[in-house]
Amino acid sequence: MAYIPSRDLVAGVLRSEQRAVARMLSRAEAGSDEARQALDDMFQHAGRAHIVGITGVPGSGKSTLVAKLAAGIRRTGRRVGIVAVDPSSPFSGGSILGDRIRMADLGADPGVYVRSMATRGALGGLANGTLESVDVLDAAGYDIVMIETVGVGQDEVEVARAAHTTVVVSAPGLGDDIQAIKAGILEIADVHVVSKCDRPDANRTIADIKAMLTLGLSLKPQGERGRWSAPVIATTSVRDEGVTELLAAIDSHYAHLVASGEIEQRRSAINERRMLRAAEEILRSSFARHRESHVARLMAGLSARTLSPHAAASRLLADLRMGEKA
Ligand SMILES: Nc1nc2c(ncn2[C@@H]2O[C@H](COP(=O)(O)OP(=O)(O)OP(=O)(O)O)[C@@H](O)[C@H]2O)c(=O)[nH]1
Ligand SMILES: [Mg+2]
Repeated sequence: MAYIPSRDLVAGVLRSEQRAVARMLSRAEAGSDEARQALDDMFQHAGRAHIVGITGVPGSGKSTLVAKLAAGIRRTGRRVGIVAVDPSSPFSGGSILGDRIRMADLGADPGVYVRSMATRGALGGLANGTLESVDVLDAAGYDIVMIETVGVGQDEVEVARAAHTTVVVSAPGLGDDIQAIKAGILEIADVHVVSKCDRPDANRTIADIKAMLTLGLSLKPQGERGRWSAPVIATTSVRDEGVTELLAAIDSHYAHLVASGEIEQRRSAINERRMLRAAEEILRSSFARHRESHVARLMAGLSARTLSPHAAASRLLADLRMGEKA
């Protein structure tokens, strides 16, 4: 099959043609130079979707819940895009989510688009391609775009910095008594979910999270009226319980962001972070491309100790900037 230039896919994505969307997503993930302008066009056309991050410890029931949520969103007539981020392989998590979506009979519904991607060891869990993929789905007119990430390391903080609304999923029986008490979790969760509430030990998890929230509130400065307080939603995906409530909480958080004007702050924080990460990415790849040719010249000075490693590094970076312009 002939390669279609990325610029020729833009119109198809904007018309939400599945094949164009699929190809553009692959290019977002690959981050090829050829696709740069088209991906920039995607960003320009994006900005309407409600971006929802779903995170939580491994096995907490995120994918099952995302499939049920997607069905719930469809029942309201909206279209939903899903990016499932797998920290390790491009296959395992994705195929699992794919199975769940199929189980929920959503597989053939053009109103749902599911994409899974590996982060390939990108810093902080979310690759640049992840957010550009969100742009693609946003530009294609999906009303809600969900990003599912496994809550390991920095991933949950990263997804919260990329989303308008962050849902943190905890589940009973995963060993950790109070899983939610991890660094920064109070700050990042806009909505807490306790999943698997068919289990008898779920009440304990709900109580733990509520206690933690009460404690957190009492530590916050007084007088913050009109602030959002994160609800705790109990769900049982396997019985489709709590999913409607969860969607209502997600929608009302968005309504709160819009009514309070906070949405603009979130959008600008997301954009700023993306810009800085892109700058790091550009520096890193320029460094990788050019360093070989410059390192050799500096080695003599280092060996003779007429140049310190620090001084040599400064010179190396200065040389690389010239190399970039050349
Ligand atoms: N009892 C019970 N089990 C559930 C429920 N929802 C999901 N599970 C089970 O929990 C396990 C993990 O579910 P997933 O949806 O794959 O969880 P996940 O958080 O996406 O997992 P990772 O992506 O691997 O982190 C599976 O065996 C599910 O069948 C529920 O409502 N009740
Ligand atoms: Mg999953």
